[in-house]
Amino acid sequence: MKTRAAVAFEAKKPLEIVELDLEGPKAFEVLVEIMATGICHTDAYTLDGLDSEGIFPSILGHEGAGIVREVGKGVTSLKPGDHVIPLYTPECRECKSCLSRKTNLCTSIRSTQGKGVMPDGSSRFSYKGQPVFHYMGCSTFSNFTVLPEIALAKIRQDAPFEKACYIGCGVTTGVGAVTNSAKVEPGSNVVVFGLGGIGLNVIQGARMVGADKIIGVDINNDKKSWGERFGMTDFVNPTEIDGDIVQHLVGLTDGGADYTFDCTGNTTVMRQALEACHRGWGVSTVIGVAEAGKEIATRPFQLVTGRVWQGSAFGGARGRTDVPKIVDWYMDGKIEIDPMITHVLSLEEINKGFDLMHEGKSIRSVVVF
Ligand code: NAD
Ligand code: AHE
Ligand code: ZN
Repeated sequence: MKTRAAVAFEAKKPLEIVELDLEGPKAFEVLVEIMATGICHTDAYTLDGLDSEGIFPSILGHEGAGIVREVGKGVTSLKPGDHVIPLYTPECRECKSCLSRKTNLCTSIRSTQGKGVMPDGSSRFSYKGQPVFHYMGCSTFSNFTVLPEIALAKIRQDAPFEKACYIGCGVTTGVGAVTNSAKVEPGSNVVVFGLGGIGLNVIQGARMVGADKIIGVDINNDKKSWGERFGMTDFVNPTEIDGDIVQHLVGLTDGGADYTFDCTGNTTVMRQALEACHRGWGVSTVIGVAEAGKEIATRPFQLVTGRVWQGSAFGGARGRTDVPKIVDWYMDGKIEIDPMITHVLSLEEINKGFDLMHEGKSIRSVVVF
């Protein structure tokens, strides 16, 4: 079949809207019509050539929602008409990682996913007879895409696609980092670095679990009112304070935060986030994705004295199990999504979504097909 898609032909070049050929689903695969997709900073990072796994030409996008149109042989958990959210972190429930119960990082198809192909080693997309690569196993910047059955969460039919798509990455990543990865307790002091599409979801997750102080840190003053809208109690712009940001935050939190989160991808900020934690127990969670070649550093003394440095991918969520529950949280009003979707675009306008992100003018842009 044919599908309209925004293709990344080369790094650092705008996406091009073209008609691609798409092969139907093979065994244990599913054809999905994508109804809406968010644009996450990770898509921009890969397009900018900063991802060590980035390959071109490819169809980016990993924050979608859509409808099952066809299932391949052997598919038992989904049928045409089901509403689904694609999962860049699948949940096979059979691999060593899934069975360990210690991680959400299912490993059953991770190696082929990182190479831009389906589990059988081939791409379903082609353009003028040449393969075009999948991205993060999702490729939601295409109107139709093919995914493994284990990489789809079935969701309720009454959730609006243009809102539910954000649960495919940003919402789950931010809220889940608080509830699953850091396990923030009521009354905690929390510091969130970077108040974008992820950081604001960390803030609303912290509010949901009953955190006390929720301090937002961002170099863009426009983010102050955004943070307050979702539960932030204090805002700090590190470029506007006297002295060191770490000492400033330690002062605001009576000796250091119980929990900090990096939502910037900047390795200097990651260090600040660790060092702003309370001696003896503070936990810093890295969510931001750093560009290829970057490394983090701190004095080991920071860890010897009881601070913990950890990371979180997809908010520690097991997608097929947890994503339908997060959709329920949204539908029941436990978490907010609507105000964070600042721009709704057509596929033809997708490059504008990247521009708005780089200019700091959007929280989430969503493309509706
Ligand atoms: P975004 O562009 O919407 O937000 C980033 C925010 O960080 C902006 O508000 C920006 O002003 C702020 N910022 C930049 N530099 C800063 C600095 N030095 N100090 C303080 N604030 C600073 O991006 P996003 O979509 O929210 O994504 C944030 C990060 O999370 C990206 O690195 C993205 O790749 C990553 N991410 C990780 C996961 C995961 O599973 N671990 C999932 C999604 C996104
Ligand atoms: N490809 C990069 C790694 C990128 C990365 O860390 N991705 C996050 C999700 S970001 C979503 O917006 C993730 O889930 N990581 C776990 C995994 O298995 O990729 C690189 O450095 O090569
Ligand atoms: Zn993302």
